[in-house]
Amino acid sequence: MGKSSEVLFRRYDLNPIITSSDLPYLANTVFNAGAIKFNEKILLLLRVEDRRGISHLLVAKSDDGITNWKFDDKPTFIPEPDKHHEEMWGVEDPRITYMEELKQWAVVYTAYSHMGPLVSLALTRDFVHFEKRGPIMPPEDKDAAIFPVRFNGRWALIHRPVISAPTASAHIWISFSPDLKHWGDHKVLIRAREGGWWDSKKVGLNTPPIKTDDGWLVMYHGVRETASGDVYRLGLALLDLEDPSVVRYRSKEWVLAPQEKYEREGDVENVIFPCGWVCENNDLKLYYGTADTSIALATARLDHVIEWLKETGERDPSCV
Ligand code: BMA
Repeated sequence: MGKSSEVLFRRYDLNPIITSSDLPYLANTVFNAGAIKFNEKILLLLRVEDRRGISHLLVAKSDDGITNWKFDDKPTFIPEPDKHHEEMWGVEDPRITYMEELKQWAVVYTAYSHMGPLVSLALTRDFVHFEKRGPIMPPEDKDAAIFPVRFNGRWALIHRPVISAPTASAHIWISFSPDLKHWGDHKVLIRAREGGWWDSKKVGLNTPPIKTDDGWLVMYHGVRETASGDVYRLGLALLDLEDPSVVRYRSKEWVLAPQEKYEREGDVENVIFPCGWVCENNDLKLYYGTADTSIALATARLDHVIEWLKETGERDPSCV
């Protein structure tokens, strides 16, 4: 196997797999999609930005997760500012988790308004009807996902609040709840590194945790500020199985960075941004938004990823 971070994830040759011209209606861009296996198909919950600049979510399904995407013919999950003021400027970046105990899917998304971005929760059984539970973290907070099981009786949520002073940085936090409504026991999980590091300006969760024998695997983005703007790259962390507030390993190097033209050029250049991945029989499919404009696919072998992370990753001393 490859021991290099460069070969862990392979881009699909015909990327991008979905662009706005594939959609059943006119829109500006399609990016940052949640991804799950649903009724023997791959289901993507796409973020679609309309031609006002407001985002909604759209379901797309495919048998192989690569080609022949079938889209709902109209927006699936829309902002409802009359009932939910926090959605006035759109709903964005969904992360999806199946909650066995509830027999429902939890969709955790960014609700955006003049109050700032915050974390909202919706539940669904079928991706047709959604029960909106409203905000679960106040602004400014985003990049959240929920774990599929309770830990000592409590649900756990990873999320990313932003601090304005003294550093204007943003770190990944974890919080706990007995009822999915009241959240507490807040703790920093993954800090932005400093100086020249690829993840020095801010970090945020990308993909919902995958349970492995070695821990909960998560992918996160690190942002570095450069003279020509921010660059979004992707790294990995493995959290303790019993206590997910403990980071067992964190990658030193990034595993994917903007490189191809479709990742470097678009509405927001030099951004790669997954919101979901699907793992079947050790095959990991990572769906990621590119340059806030299109959807691309990269694949990896789960065992290679875990092995690489354990061999080359660091324990984060600040988080234990
Ligand atoms: C982040 C999120 C993402 C977006 C990225 C780059 O803060 O809002 O939705 O892809 O910025 O614009």
